Amino acid sequence: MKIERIEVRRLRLPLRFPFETSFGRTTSKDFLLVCVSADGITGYGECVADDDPFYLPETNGTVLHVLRDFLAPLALGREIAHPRELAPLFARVRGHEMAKAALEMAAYELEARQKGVPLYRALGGRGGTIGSGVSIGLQGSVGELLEKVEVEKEAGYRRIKIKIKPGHDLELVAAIRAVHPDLPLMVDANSAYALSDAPLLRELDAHALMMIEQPLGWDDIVDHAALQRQLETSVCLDESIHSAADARRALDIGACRVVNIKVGRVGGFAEAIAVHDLCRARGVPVWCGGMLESGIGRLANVHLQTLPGFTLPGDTSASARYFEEDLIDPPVVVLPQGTIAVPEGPGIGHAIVWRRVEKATTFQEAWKA
Ligand code: OSB
Ligand code: MG
Repeated sequence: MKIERIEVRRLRLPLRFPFETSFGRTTSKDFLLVCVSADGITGYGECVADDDPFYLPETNGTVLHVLRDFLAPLALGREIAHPRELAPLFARVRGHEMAKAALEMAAYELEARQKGVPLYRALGGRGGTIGSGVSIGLQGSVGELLEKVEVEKEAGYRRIKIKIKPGHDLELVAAIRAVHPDLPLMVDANSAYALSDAPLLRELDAHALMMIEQPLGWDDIVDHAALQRQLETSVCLDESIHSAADARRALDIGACRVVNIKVGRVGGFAEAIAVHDLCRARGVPVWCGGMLESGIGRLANVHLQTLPGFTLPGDTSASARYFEEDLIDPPVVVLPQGTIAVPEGPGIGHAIVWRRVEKATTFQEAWKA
C-alpha cells in the first residue's frame, strides 16, 4: 500500500456517567480519530490519548503535533508491503506511543479492508467470541459501588475490576467480598500508592483477588518487583509497559505476573503482538485494557483479543455502558454469557455512522503525500 492521505479528526462524545480513577474524573471522551487512505480505500484508528497528561504523558495536543510534524511525513507517499513496516519507520521518534499506534492501527484496518477480511485476520487472530470483563470507576459511596457490581455481574461480565485509591481500597474490596465471595474480582490503583504502602496492600491478599493492577509509580518497575515479592496477589502492570522490551525487563525482575496490553500504550498492533508473543512464550497471561474507547477503538480491541495468549477477560465492555449513541452500528454488545461476538465484516467489521462522527467532530486536518 502507498499511503496517500492522512486525516485527523478531534471528536467529543459525552459519557453517560462520569468515570473516576485515582488520577481524575472524566465526563466526556475527547479523542483523535486517524483516517489513512491508500488506493481509494480508508482505514480508521482511534487514538487513546486524552486532553490531559494525567494517565500517561501524551495528550491530544502532543499527538496532533507528532503526527503532523514527524509521523505523517514518514508515512506519506511511501510504498509499504505491510503495516508492520510502519513501526520500524517510526522508531527514530522516541516515545509518543499513542501517536504511533493511532496511525499504525489505521493502516492495519486499511490493510484488512483492502483484503476484504476482518481485522483479526490481519492480526493473526481467529473468529468466534471473546470473554468480556468490566471496569468500574470510583463511586460516591460503598452502597453505589455494590449496586454497580450487582448490575455488571447480572449483565454476565466474566470479571469485575474496581478502581481504588488511598482511603478507598480495603473497605471497598471487603464490602464486595462480603456479598460476592466467589466473584472474579481485581483492583486497579493507577499508580496511587508507594512501596511504603506494602503492609496495607498485603491486607488485600485475604480477599482472593485475581490481581492488583499498577499499584505503584507509572514509570517504575523496580519497586513493583519489591512489592510483588511481598504480596501473594499477582501484580499486573499497565502504565509502565510501553514495549515488548519493557515487558521482558519487568518479567525478568519479577515486577509482575500478569500484563495488561493496550495497543495505544505500546505503539501499535505490531508491538502489542510482540508483547503478547513474549508473555505467551513465558506462560504469562495477558488481557486487553481499555481507554473508554468509542466503538472504533473498542472493536479494534475485540479483534486483538482473539490472539491465543489473551486468556483472561479484558476491559472491553458494552458500548452502551459509556455512550448514548456509539459511532458504530451495531454497537458492541455483551451477550448474557459474558462474551462479545467477533465481527466477520471487513476491517473493524461494524459500520461507522458518519452522521454521528460529523456531529462529534470539533476539528479536522488532513495531509497529503
Ligand atoms: O487504567 O485501565 C486503566 C480508563 C481510562 C484510563 C485508564 C484506565 C481506564 C479503565 C477503563 O480502567 C477501561 C474501559 O472500560 O475502557
Ligand atoms: Mg489500568
